[in-house]
Formats: sequence, C-alpha cells, structure tokens
Amino acid sequence: MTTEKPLKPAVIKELRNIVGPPHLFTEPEELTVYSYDATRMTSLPWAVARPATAGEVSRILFLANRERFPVIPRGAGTGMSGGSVPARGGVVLSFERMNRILEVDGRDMLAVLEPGVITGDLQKEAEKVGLFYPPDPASSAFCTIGGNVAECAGGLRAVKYGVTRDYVLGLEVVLPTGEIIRTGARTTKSVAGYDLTRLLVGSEGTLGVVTQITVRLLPLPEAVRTLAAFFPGAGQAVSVLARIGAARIVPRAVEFVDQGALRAAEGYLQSELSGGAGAMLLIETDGPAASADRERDAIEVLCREAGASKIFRAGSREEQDRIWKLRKSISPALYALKPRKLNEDIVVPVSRIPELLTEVDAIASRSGLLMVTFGHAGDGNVHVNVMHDESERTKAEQAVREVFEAVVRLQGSITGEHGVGLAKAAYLPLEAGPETIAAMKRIKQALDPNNILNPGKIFLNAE
Ligand code: 2HG
Ligand code: ZN
Repeated sequence: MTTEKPLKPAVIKELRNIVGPPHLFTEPEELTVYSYDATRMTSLPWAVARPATAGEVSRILFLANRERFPVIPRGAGTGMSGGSVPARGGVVLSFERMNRILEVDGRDMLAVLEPGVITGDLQKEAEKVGLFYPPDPASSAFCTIGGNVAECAGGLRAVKYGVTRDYVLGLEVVLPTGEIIRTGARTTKSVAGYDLTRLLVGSEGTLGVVTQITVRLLPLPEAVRTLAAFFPGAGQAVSVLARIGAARIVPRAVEFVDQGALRAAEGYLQSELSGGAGAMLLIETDGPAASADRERDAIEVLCREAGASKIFRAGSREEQDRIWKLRKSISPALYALKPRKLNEDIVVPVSRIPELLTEVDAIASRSGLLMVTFGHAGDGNVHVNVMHDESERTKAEQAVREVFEAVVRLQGSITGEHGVGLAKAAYLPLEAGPETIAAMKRIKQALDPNNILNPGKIFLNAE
C-alpha cells in the first residue's frame, strides 16, 4: 500500500481550484473509499478529484503532465481486475458528479451519456420509450457505463447481443496529455480515419479518460422467456450448448452455474430453487412472442433430452427477476465459502466448454482447492473462482496459471470481460506474443509519453 504523499501543497491547491473545494478529497478516511475495487486489492490514492466537466478533466491532465503524477479514472469500483485501483498512488478521478443521461433519442435510437451513469438506469430509461440497451453486466444495478466502456464489459446477454464495444458509436475523450477529442459519430457507419473508438473501448483507463459516450439502442424485444433447468451434473448441463447450436437457436442468455455456486447463492439469498441439483442452466429467449415461446419450448425439450431433472419456467417478470437475482448474487455470495477469491473470466470457443470444465475439474482435484465455476457459457466465457485462504495462496496462484494455460491450449482468451488490469498482467504473455505486447506498448507510449494515465496496468513491470 502506498503511504507516500508526494503532491506538493501548491498542486493540491491547483486541483482544488479546478474542481472546487468540496470535490477534492485528501483525508485518509476519504481516500480509503477510493482505494479498492471488487477484487479487494487496495492501494491508497494521494487525492481524489470529482470533476463536473471534460474541461476540468483536461486541466487536471495538463497539470499531471507538468507535475508528473498518476491519474486513475474510476467509475463505481465494481471492476474485477484492479483496473481502478491506484496501484502507484496518484489522483483518482471519480465520475459520480458526471452521471447524467443527456439524451435518449428515439428517432435515431441512441443515447448520449456521461460516464458516471449507472448501467441499469440507462437500461430503464431506454425501456420507457420502447428501446433496449443489451449489455448487462452482473453488476448492472451499481456499475457505471464509463467503467463498462473502459473494460469493454460483457455480461449476461453477449451470446446474442455482443458486448459493450458493439454498442459504442462515439466518445468524447480527454487524452492522457490533456487534449479533448471526439471519436466516432452518431451513426452506425463511419470510417473516417482510424477507429479510435474501438481502440479506447477496453483500454482499461490507460489511453484516455472518457467524458461522454454515445451508444446505439435496439428496439425492446416484444417478449422475453426465462427458463431454469437443473441437472444432476455439470457435464449434462453443458452438453445442452451443442444441442442449442445444432438447433440453430441463439438464446439471449445461456448461463451455467455449478453446484458450489448454486449453493452459495441460495445460502446468500436464503432461497431454495435447485432442490439439491448438481448444476443449473439459466436460459432466456426473446423476440416476437411466438418465436420466443417456440425457442423456449424447443430448448426445454433439449434440456430434458440432456438429462435435466427439473425445469422451472418463469411465468412473470417477478419470477424472472427472482432467477436473475440468484444469478447476479453469485459473485458476492462466494465469499461465504472462503475469505479469498481469485476469479477468472476465461473464454473459449463454445464447442470447447465441456473440455474446459474437465480441465478445471482436474486442476481442482490436483490442487485440493475449492474451485467454483459459473457464468456465460453460451458465449464461452465462464468464471472459474479459486476460493482459498491466505495459507493456500501459492497453490491458488499456481491453479490460476494452470487454468490460463488450459485456456490458451483450447484457443481461448485469458480475459473475456473483466480486463487484464493488475490481476492478470503477469499472465498476458501466455496469450499475447512479445511483438503483440510491444505493439500495444508503442500505442501507450505514443498517446501517454509521460505514463500518466493508470500506470502499472495491463503490462507487467510497465514503466
Ligand atoms: C458475473 O458474471 C461477474 O457475475 C463476476 O462477471 C464474476 O465474480 C466473478 O467471478
Ligand atoms: Zn461475468
């Protein structure tokens, strides 16, 4: 943890003048609130600034380059890779004041947002006018759209609708050197120059500070049908994936939950749904009512053929919400099993999910560690959580490495939606070759010559 306080009083005064005295924090108890994310890694910033405009962000970055202090953008701190943890101290930029939905445009089907908007609030506002923002991270009730853009969040509906990058049309960005630029357009089509929007989405707060986001919206599907299918074992559950593919159905969600995750979530919510099953699939179809029904019915048959012991159809919005609440509470619920959680968001081609689970089982039995798996199996992205206590740390890190090695063998990626951040920097070379990493570093160097923005992330030993 950084305890040093290298900001000169004159610099603190300048920061205070930029954002206004109530919006600059320097007291230890205030700094603690901005020192961690959902990984529970912590490192204290030297100051926290809460800007209200892109102009203020820009002035802070010009100052940071002059005085050479790190700047770390932060949404709601729900990240899963340490992306917003001020690993080297510096000034955290928190966007809680830039939280307005500036526009929901029904004619062009888009929304213009400040980065501090809660993703779930955008979904609700869009719904009011018959529109739909599909990306749905499990933390949608409290994560921010700015954080989603920084990490290219995926979530529960990526199997049919893709991820955050598929919805971002354009950005207003403050570059690490302080200039304000706009990327993209209010149109689906735009090929005017390099696609800086795509470069910035998922850049983990290292290439620019996003101050405005334009997202495209879809028409709200007429009907949504939700199914929970319970199986004696994980193998039977994931065998349904290939059957759904062969039937040429693309549900909007296919979530897998193993026994450990199921029990943890049921304990956390004090609710019992699974009847002691060994695994669960949560499947949702949408579209015109007749086709959502038809697909749901077909999938129900496929689940039974694969050995489902019990199937529960959600009959109302309340029942749908109850099932999703169970699913979305898994991540925090797991802490009841062990005090430490090394979570992975590995992704493999969907056809290789059964092999992946076999590999993970083998790693769990070899290591003797409690490993819990759940997540977005429909798009190949699952969360393998290595639960442990302090005395098991080395073993847990070894297990994580073995999981990543298996993923690379299976032609997948070590992170599907949480980003590399601090948590996976040591493992990036397993997937990306030295030339690829060198090219990424050249981009960083070109845009951020003084390494001001979110230093220490993505690359191990990043200067
Ligand atoms: C989810 O899908 C989140 O619930 C968190 O991405 C995953 O805690 C995790 O492993
Ligand atoms: Zn997830």
